[in-house]
Amino acid sequence: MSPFDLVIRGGTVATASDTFRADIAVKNGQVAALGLDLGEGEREIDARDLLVLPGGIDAHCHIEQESSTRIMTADDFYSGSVSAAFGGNTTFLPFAAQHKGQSLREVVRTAHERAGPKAVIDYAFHLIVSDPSENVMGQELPALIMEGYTSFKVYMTYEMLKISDRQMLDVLSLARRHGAMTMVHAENDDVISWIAERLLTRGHTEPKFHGIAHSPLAESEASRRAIDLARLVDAPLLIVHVSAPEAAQAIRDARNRGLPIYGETCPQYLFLTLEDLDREGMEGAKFCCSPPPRDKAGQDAIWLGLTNGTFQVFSSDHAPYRYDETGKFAAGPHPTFKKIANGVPGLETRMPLLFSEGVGKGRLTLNAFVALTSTNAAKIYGLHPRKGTIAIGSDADLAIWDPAWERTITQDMLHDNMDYTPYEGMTVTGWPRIVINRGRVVVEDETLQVDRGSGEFLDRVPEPPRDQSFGDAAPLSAYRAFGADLV
Ligand code: DUC
Ligand code: ZN
Ligand code: ZN
Repeated sequence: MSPFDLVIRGGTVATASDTFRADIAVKNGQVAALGLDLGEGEREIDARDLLVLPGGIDAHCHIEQESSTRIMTADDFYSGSVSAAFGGNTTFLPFAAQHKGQSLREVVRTAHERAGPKAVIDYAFHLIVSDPSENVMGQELPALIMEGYTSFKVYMTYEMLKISDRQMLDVLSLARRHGAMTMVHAENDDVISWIAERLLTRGHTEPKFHGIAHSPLAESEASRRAIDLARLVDAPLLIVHVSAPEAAQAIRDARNRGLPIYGETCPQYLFLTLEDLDREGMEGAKFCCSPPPRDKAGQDAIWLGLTNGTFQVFSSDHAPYRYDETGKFAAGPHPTFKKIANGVPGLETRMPLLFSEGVGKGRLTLNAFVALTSTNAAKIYGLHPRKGTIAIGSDADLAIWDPAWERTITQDMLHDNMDYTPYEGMTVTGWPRIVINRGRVVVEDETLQVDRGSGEFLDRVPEPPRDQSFGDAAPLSAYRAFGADLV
């Protein structure tokens, strides 16, 4: 009998820190040995001329989720996870989204009912907290964090989702006490609606005005405010889908002061611009997402943020709304920019785009690519070292990349349930040939190899309580000095 279930031979292995030649042996779904000339496997894969990387972790995607205006995403947990797998991912973290008045428990139950029978790769959920009621803050959220739902998103904009600064302080200090991570959609709602109202009364309704209403200043102001609120209560905070240069700078400044502030950006801010929102007719609707793509200088600033360590996480923010009446045009065939469903797809193209334009063009090292697409998300969201690396005892989650595979992206070749991709016609070099999750070959020969529902839900644990302040956050000792347990 072979000592291993699977041996991958002769590949170039890369983690977030090292690149080396090694065989990888897998037993019972985990990496059992790394080395040269390892013993036999039941199955052997020849990885010569290929790269063996940790499977991608897409830490921000909307799957089988109703928007605040009750539009259902085009992807369910089957099509979403299949598409993610074909793009090199072995784990994803969709949202279990609370709408106002809903119980968080119920929201989590529904997410499990939707994901369990369908997901083909491993998954965990971030919560979305839109209604921090007494019951949610006093009972449900602390209990759910303890049970392993250790990250949640809040919104500073959208009428049906936004919370006030005061509620944000409540949420942040609760996250601090219970060892959870708060994620924030940082845009100033009043600024956006003030501009939008003026645009609409002057008859400016086309998709491109979405990009004007969502000013970069709305994003940078809210980002700075969110950072200051987190600092006030000494809590960690991750700002999602950053697109504005000054918002990136705010994150960088905070990190330079030693604060536990993290940043995420997405492909749409590297590969799309405001000009895409100004395409013929209603085509611009395909590119309406929030925050919107910025101008060329904005794109350059986001690339810089990826290379200089401002951003730790690179996620798709896959929010799939089709270019039809079920999605972008749910409010009618010619909606104003205010009524176009917000979001772009990108689960399957996230890693190939960044590999090709980042690693391939010399902007990012292979190790930085691994950190941004897998390892850092695993660390920030409590999945490391089970996920996000290639090490003995870690899950055998591997994407075996052909760095020379040139492909032109078309919607036809993708596996999501969308009817367009924003990246149609772009040619990339590098795509995974084989994708392995817990030792199971999920994708090979451009074919799905596993059954529906074979993905697993991932348990997480909260961070232990801390007694020290971070960086120059408002020092806890100052609060204690006047005897108040403020945070
Ligand atoms: N926020 C997201 O996180 N995704 C899609 C749209 C949005 O506003
Ligand atoms: Zn958002
Ligand atoms: Zn999102």
